[in-house]
Amino acid sequence: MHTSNPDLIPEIIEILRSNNRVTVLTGAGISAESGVPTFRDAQTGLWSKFQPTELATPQAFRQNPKLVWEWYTWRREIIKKALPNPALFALAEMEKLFPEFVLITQNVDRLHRIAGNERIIELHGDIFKTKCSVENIAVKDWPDKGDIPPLCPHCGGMLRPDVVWFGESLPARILEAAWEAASSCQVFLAIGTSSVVEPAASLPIVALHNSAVVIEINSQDTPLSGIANYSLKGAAGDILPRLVSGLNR
Ligand code: BV8
Repeated sequence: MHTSNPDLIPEIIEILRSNNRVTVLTGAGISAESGVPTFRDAQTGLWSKFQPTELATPQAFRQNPKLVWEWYTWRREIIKKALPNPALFALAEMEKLFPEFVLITQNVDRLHRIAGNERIIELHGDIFKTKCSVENIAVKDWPDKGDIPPLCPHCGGMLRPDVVWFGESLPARILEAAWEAASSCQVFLAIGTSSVVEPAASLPIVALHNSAVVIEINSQDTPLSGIANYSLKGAAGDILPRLVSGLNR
């Protein structure tokens, strides 16, 4: 494992330059520089007394659907004001530079799509999509007044965000696609993720077992830092643009 230092950037640019199949896994840290709080950031205001892992669960929704719905409304309002940051734009650039590039994200904020990436696997869903908690079908429109959470226009069940909560399985085809992208790449970048939440945290390990070069970019140490081939300590918004400008030279 190489520790991080600025000298590693040229070495990593050379590794990227000499490979075609690149898979990237991102976490909340890649949106942090857009002002979207990460899961590890202390939540602010009303939400400061809650841990996200306590709210992003079916149990929390069953016990207090209004509280969970309002938490997602609060997050959606923050995300709506967020603009992509240099790290997100760099990954959109990177997608154009590699014949086989897949971006796997744990984030539900759509910021990668807004920044220009197209080959995206959204492991945990999309906070701007809503589904019926009874029929499990997408619901686009509902009365904006009245019940909180709103009720399904078809069956009257409560609506919920179309995201994967803790304790819920990821859709099989999404997980298969992510597994395939991790096991077939030559270079795997893990960016802005605390590498704790499964099954996403296993993806870099799958890549390692398939002889990919695993490179972590994070402002802090994580459980992956001691396992990755390279662990670059720093802000994604600083490191990624330097990698992309080196690739474009
Ligand atoms: C499941 C959507 C089967 C909702 C989210 C082993 C195997 C399988 C399951 C488990 C297992 N062990 C435990 C489990 C259960 C659980 C789990 O992993 N628990 C954890 C807490 C241990 N997993 C599940 O429940 C998953 N389901 O496996 O199904 C199953 C079924 C039943 C029972 C058992 C198994 C579903 C997990 C998905 C949960 N949904 N999100 C929503 O958004 O509201 S997870 C959510 O939290 C995020 O999506 C994300 O995945 C995670 C937070 O992680 P990060 O994205 O990494 O963000 P975080 O804040 O933690 O870290 C930010 C990082 O960025 C930090 O490292 C920081 O240093 C860095 N950073 C900050 N700024 C910058 C930066 N880096 C660079 N630059 C910067 N500027």
